[in-house]
Amino acid sequence: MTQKCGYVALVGRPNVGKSTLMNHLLGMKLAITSRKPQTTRHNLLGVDTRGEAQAIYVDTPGIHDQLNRQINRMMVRSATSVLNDVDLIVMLLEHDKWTDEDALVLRHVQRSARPVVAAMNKIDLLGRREALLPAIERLAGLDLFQEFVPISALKGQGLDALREVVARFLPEQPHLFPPDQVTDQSTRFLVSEIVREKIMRRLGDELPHRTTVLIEAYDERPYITEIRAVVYVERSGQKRILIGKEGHMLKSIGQDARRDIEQLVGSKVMLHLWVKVRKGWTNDIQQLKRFGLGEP
Ligand SMILES: Nc1nc2c(ncn2[C@@H]2O[C@H](COP(=O)(O)OP(=O)(O)OP(=O)(O)O)[C@@H](O)[C@H]2O)c(=O)[nH]1
Ligand SMILES: [Mg+2]
Repeated sequence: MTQKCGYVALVGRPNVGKSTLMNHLLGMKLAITSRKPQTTRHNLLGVDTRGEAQAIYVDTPGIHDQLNRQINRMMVRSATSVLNDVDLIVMLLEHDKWTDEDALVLRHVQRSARPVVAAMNKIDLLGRREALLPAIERLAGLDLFQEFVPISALKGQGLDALREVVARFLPEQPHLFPPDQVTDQSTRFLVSEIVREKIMRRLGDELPHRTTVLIEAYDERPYITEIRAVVYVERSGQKRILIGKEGHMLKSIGQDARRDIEQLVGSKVMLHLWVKVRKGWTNDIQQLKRFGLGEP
C-alpha cells in the first residue's frame, strides 16, 4: 500500500488546548500544558505513525496580540511561520466561543493557502453537542473550513474522527520519520520543558512568563541520570518566590519534575535546580537567543 505522510499545524489562541491535543493524539506526554495562557514557547513536532499514515503534528505557541515584549513577538512569529509550510492546518476553537483572539488567528490562517479544519475543543464543558450548531453554521459561512470536528482533547473524545479527517489530507509520499520516533527534539530540551511546566503549575499566578530553564549538565550513568538545570528569572524578588521559604518551593518543583523526567528517560534521576537572575531577559533578543528562543 502507498504511504501517506504530511505536516499538520495545531494553531489557535493561547490556552485553547493545542498541547493537550497533541499529547492525546500521540498517547504520551510530550508537550507541556498549564491552565495559564502562553505556556508553549516553541514549535514542537509530534509524529503519529499508524499503519500507512504518518501525521507530523506541529504544536505551536498561542497566537495573540500582546506583542509588548520580544519574547511574545518571537512566540507569535514561531506559530505563524509554519502556516505556509504544512499540508493541513487544524485551527482549535473553544467549543462555541468566539473571541477577538480567535479572529486574529483566523486572519493569519486565511492568509495561508493550505486546507483548514476546525477542531472545536473542550466539548466536555458543553451541556449538549447541538449547542455547537449555530457556531458551526456561522463559521461555515466563511467558506474556509473543510471540516468541523467536535473534540475534547482532555477526555480524548472525537480524536479518532479527527485522525480520520487528518489522514485524508496527508499527501502520498514515503514516511519522513521512522515509526518509533515521536519528536525531533532532544531529551535535554524535553527535560527543561518539564521543569518549566512544574514552575508554571505551582507559580503560574506569581511568575507566569518570567522563567526559562537551561540544562547545564546531563550525565547518564548505568542506574541514574544526573541533571543540573538552571532556572533564569528577571528579578531577585522572583528568585525569592521561586526558592520559597527555606527552599520549600524549589524543592517541591524539583520533586514534581523528577517524577516526570524519570518517566521520560526510563531511569532514576537526580535533579539539581539552581536559580539565577538575568535582568529583563524576556525583552532582550541576545539573551533570548542564548536561551534557544527565536531565530539562531
Ligand atoms: N475541560 C477541558 N479542558 C481542556 C481541554 N483541552 C485542554 N484543556 C485545558 O486547557 C488548559 C490549556 O491547555 P493547553 O493544552 O496548555 O493549551 P494551549 O493551547 O497549548 O496553550 P498555549 O500553549 O498557552 O497556547 C489546560 O488547563 C488544559 O487542561 C478539554 O478538552 N477540556
Ligand atoms: Mg501549548
